[in-house]
Amino acid sequence: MRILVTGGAGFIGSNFVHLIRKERPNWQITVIDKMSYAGNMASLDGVIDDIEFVKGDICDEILIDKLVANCDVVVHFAAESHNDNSLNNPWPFVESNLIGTYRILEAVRKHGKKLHHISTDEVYGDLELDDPNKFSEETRYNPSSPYSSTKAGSDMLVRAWVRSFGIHATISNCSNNYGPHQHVEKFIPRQITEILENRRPKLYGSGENVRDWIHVDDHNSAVLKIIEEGLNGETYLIGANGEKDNKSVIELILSGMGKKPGDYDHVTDRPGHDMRYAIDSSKLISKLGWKPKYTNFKEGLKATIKWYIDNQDWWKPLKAETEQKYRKTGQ
Ligand code: NAD
Ligand code: TDX
Repeated sequence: MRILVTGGAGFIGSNFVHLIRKERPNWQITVIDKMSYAGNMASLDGVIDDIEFVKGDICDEILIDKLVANCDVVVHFAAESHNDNSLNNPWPFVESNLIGTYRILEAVRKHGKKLHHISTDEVYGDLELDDPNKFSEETRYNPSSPYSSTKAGSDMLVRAWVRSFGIHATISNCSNNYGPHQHVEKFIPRQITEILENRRPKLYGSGENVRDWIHVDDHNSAVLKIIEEGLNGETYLIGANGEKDNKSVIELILSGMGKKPGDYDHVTDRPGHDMRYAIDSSKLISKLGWKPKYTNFKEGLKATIKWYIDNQDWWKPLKAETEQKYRKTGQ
């Protein structure tokens, strides 16, 4: 099996490469990543000598054509991924998430290869706090931000290429990931590293917003399951019943790091801030027999805190620039 991983130097993609190296040692792995601010070669330490790494852009038609021609399956993680950035400058999101996905689809169509497209639960918009329903494969698309609307658009392109051109593709929409190698712009690593730099965590608005947390290894074990057993043209939602409001997560981080639970600041809210995400992953569980391993969020969070304490060389170079961006928006 020859697998092409787009965005393999990012958070989830690099964890996926490590997982595949361990679980499927005979697979040949090629990573393509343009090494945006979010790509980090250090995230591939330990596997880099055992894979092919190509620095390049998924929007590059000729490069993508060549790489897709030489693989059996494309697993497409590459995207601009941060909502706050998409509110400050949407263009890179339109370019990478829409045009980049289009380039991959055309190459997959031309060469008759399989595609697994990685997407997000944010394509469904948000839920009220007291809504008894969760997102399912049948929920209507209703994205809120430039980020989520470009991801929704990329899902639609994949569906259209399956129906109109008969390409072989699957899609997964996952909830909020946490774990090692996540950029310090994201909620959990930002708060851990703020505390490590002796500053207070920063909660947007009231902090009632709920996210459905899943460990990155559980997301990736589900992706592997779908690649191997998923049915052509199907969408699978990935989640692990990890709903928590942001305020509670900050309090857990603070107490896990020996601080008082109230030692945080409220900062400017995100414009259009989605209130709640919640995933019903019963299709994945019943049809493919997938199960998450990290069902204890507190334990997973503890291990993640330890990873950021033990790997300061990985995140320190990213921290100052990230906080400088946030200062401009009062966040
Ligand atoms: P990330 O920002 O950490 O990594 C993205 C990677 O893609 C980076 O290495 C970047 O350099 C690369 N990239 C971006 N544009 C590119 C381009 N045009 N050409 C080549 N490489 C490019 O993101 P992540 O959190 O690892 O997310 C990966 C995927 O998972 C995304 O598609 C995202 O929408 C999806 N997703 C993320 C989450 C989450 O909680 N982080 C949840 C559900 C789905
Ligand atoms: O400093 C912060 N304070 C804060 O309260 C930051 C950075 C975030 N927040 C809030 C905003 C959200 O309610 O925490 C929550 C999580 O924020 P992010 O880490 O930015 O994630 P989110 O916007 O929920 O999107 C994430 O999950 C879905 C990923 O970034 C997306 O790529 C994925 O699709």
